[in-house]
Amino acid sequence: MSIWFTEELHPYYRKSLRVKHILADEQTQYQHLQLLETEFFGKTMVLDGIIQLTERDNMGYHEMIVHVPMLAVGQPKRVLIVGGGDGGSLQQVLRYPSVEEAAVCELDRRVVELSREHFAASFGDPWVDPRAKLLIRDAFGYLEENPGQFDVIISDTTDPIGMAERLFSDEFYKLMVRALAPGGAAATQCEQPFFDTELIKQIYKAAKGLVKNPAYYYANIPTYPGGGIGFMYVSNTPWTEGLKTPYPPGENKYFNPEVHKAAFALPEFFRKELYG
Ligand code: SPD
Repeated sequence: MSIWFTEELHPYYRKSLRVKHILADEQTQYQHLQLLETEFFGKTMVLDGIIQLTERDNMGYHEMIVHVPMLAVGQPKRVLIVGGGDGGSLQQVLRYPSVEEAAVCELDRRVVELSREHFAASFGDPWVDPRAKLLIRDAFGYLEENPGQFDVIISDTTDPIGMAERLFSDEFYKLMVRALAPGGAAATQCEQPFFDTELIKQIYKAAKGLVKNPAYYYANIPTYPGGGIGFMYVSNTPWTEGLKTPYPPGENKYFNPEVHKAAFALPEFFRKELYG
């Protein structure tokens, strides 16, 4: 008999993965955390019923959210990851020899602990790198305490539900931009053009009021709703600057120069909605 995990983030849309077995299932201080061994997609982390990452397709998400702002900055030294306790973004950030410190503000220690245990085959153990700094705390306070400090900020969050809703607010974007060093760039998890048009428009409007060159880009991730997810690039530096920067050592599985450029091409209905 097959066991299926079904995600029901939207009331009108569902998707399911076939589960081989359950590796972990616990209520942490903050959320319901499940680790599933699934067919085809491999180990899968689910938080409060929503798929966060799978072994098979997480590379598109992590390479895209990290390399676009990192390459645009050129030689980033101080990086902040908001959320990202699974270590996938951290692994990509640490590929850059210029990085001196990569701080990760993750609220839920169990996300870090279980990811270290179960995603070592995908991410290695980036936490042992002396440049990695884990802060088990809320990102708002840390951003407030560190104006002008970070060359790159990556907001690698869950969806805007419950405690994560604030991370999609105008207030968060203000604080994030304030925490960027001159010439800095940020990229944020910014949801799905079909399902979240109004939210993305609100975020773009907020970003446009804070920096000269915000832009939305997209990656194909089969296990996310609609088969993909977008990101908001937030900087005074145009994202195209990153096309001139050599890649860091290590192998990309998703990102390449063609994907980099194409990611910013938006379908007409959405381009009009967002950019007018
Ligand atoms: N709808 C799912 C969005 C999940 C985004 N967060 C992914 C975290 C991976 N580090």
